This record gives sequence, C-alpha cells and structure tokens, in this order.
Amino acid sequence: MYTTDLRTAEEKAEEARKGVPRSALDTDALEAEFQARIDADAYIEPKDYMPDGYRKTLVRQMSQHAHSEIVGMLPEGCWVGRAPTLKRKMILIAKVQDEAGHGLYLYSAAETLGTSREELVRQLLAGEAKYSTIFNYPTTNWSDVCTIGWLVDGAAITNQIPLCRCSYGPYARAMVKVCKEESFHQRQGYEALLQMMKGTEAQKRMVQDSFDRWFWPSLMMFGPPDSNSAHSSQNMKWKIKRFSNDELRQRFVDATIPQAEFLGVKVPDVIVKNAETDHYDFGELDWDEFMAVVKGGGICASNRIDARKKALEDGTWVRDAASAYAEKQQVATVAAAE
Ligand code: FAQ
Repeated sequence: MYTTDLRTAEEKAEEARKGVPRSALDTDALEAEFQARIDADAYIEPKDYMPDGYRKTLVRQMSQHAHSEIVGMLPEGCWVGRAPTLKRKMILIAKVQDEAGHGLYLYSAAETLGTSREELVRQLLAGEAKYSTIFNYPTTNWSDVCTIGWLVDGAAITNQIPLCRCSYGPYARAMVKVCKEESFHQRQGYEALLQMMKGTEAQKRMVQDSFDRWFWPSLMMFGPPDSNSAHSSQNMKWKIKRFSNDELRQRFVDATIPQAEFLGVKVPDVIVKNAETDHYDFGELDWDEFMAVVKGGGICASNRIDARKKALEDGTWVRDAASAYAEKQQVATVAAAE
C-alpha cells in the first residue's frame, strides 16, 4: 500500500499521545497505541487520545458511581437527627459528608471527559441514569444505619479497591482517597453493631433483622452475574474493571461471613464453606428482584429522586449568589488591572 504519510513511528506515537487523529488509518494506529498503553499499565489522562466507546463507558460508570454516592447519603442522612448518642451523631455526620465529597470528586473526574456536571445531574433526575440498587431499600431503624456501614461500605470497598488501579488516571486517583474513607465507614458500622450485640435481646434481634434484609441486596451491588454482564468483557480489556462482578462478589462473601459469625448473627443456611474451593458457596441471588430495582421498582426509588429534585431546587439561591459573587469579583479584578 502506498502512502503520502511521511511521519516517523515516533511522531505517530507522539500524536497518539496528544490525541490528534487525521484519518481512518490514523485512528487504527491511535487505537492500537491506546490499547498498548493500557496493556503496559499506563494511565490514560484527559487530553490523551481515547476511543469514543472508552469515553462513553467511563462517563456512564463514573456518573452512576457519583449518583450512587449522592443518593446514598439519603438513607443514612435521615438518621442524623435520631442517632442514639452524641458520639454516633458526630460519626454519622462525618460519614454522610464524606459520601457527598465522593460524589463531588466523581462528578469532577467525569467532567474531565467532556460532560458537564449539570448534564449528569439532569440525566439522574430525568431517570436516564442509574444509581446503585442498594439505595432504594429503606432504613427502618438505627441498626440499619450501622449495617449499611458494615455491608454496603464493605461491598463498596471491595469493588473500589481495584478501581484505584483502573486505566483512567482521574478516576483511579479519586478512588484512593475514597477507599480510605470507606474503610473508616465500614469499621464504624461494624463497631456500632458489636456494641448493639452486647445490649438487650431486642437490640440483638434488630441486628439480626437488619442483616437478614441487607445481606442479599448488598451482594447485588456487584452487578449482574458475569454471564449477563453487558460491559464486563470490554471493560476488562480496557482495564476499567480488573475483576469480574462474580469474582468481587465472592471475595466480599468470603470476607463477610467470618465477620458475621464473630458478630454473632445467624447466616442463611444456604451459605456453606466449600472445602474443595475454600470459598463460601451462597447459591443463586434473586435476579428478578435485582432487575425490578434496577428498573426503578425499588421501595424508595421515587422518594430518592424527589429528594434530589428538592435539593436542586432548594439550592438555586446558593448557586445564584455564588455566580453573582464570582461575577462581581471578576469585574473588580479587571478594574484593578486597568
Ligand atoms: N445497581 O454490564 P454490567 C457506595 C447496571 S458506591 C444499579 O455488569 P458494569 C458508596 C450497570 O450500570 C456504590 N445498576 O455493568 C456508599 C449496567 O447498566 P447500563 C456504587 C446496576 O458497569 C456507601 C447494567 O446494570 N458503586 O456504595 C447495578 O460493567 C454507603 C449491566 O451491568 C459503583 O458505582 C447495581 N447494583 O458493572 C455511599 C462502583 N449493577 O449502564 C453511601 C463503580 C449493575 O448498561 C453510603 N461501578 N448495574 O444501563 C462499577 O464498578 C460497575 O459499574 C458495576 C457494574 C460493577 C456496578
């Protein structure tokens, strides 16, 4: 094949790094270079070349993740005023604020891919974007708040530690701080449950009841089974995912069952240690329930979105005031420079 392209291989690689495709032929070269960088465990940065599919799936996953953190504040946030002691109230306030921070890092990281935070929030409120199914379950008593820390944050860490090594630099770096905070969240929840298990029979029953209701939904946080996961194989190739949904789910079960036994709750009979594999077998999850909640059928789904709509409306004056102040500052800076 003849070509008029006189660039050297080094020049093409440099252009691939900067992301300047010139033709279909170059796009193939850019994609090959992109995949080679991923295979070599390099980070992809915002201004680097990336295929459209990579950008799209990252915006999808990171925005769903951000929405989960923000919607995830609601089931626990409504217990701040009802926490049993000042110490628990302070811990809970700190935890809920951390989740807000995680949402903000993630929206910022997603914005580096060219979609604005306003657009991502619009998609959430319009029901076009998902958030984790777990946050559509209700927190009916204090024990549920502690169980969220133990199981929901525990599942979140299991999923997010591999994301610290995901191929997109801003996402990977955001996850490092997020995971450290999630680890505190998990411990505070488990510690609060240990205290309840030293309490009255009624408190012990509350812990058991919470565990029974939250355990299976927390396993669904890892997504559908591998055989039914639409994005897994491509995302593993792009090293957005490092482990499959089922692998991470199994890792979480193996870590959680000994914790449940130490806590003193009864685990479902179906969960048995498999001597051959050295893993806990746990049977099949209720995937019909998962699909129903993914499609918006969760008990709290409409409450959650209504609460976020109200928060957006209630914050209008703050955003207006901040914009007016920024404008005033800019005028003052220009005037001072003249
Ligand atoms: N809920 O092909 P896959 C937290 C969707 S943060 C709802 O396997 P993928 C912190 C999936 O999006 C919790 N939808 O997809 C906290 C896709 O839909 P689409 C959130 C789900 O992306 C603690 C479709 O099903 N964490 O808890 C769920 O390869 C306490 C097909 O699935 C993250 O977001 C689900 N459970 O793998 C806050 C971590 N599972 O877009 C407050 C980052 C799957 O095609 C209090 N995300 N779907 O319409 C991930 O690692 C991945 O996105 C997965 C799904 C593993 C969630």
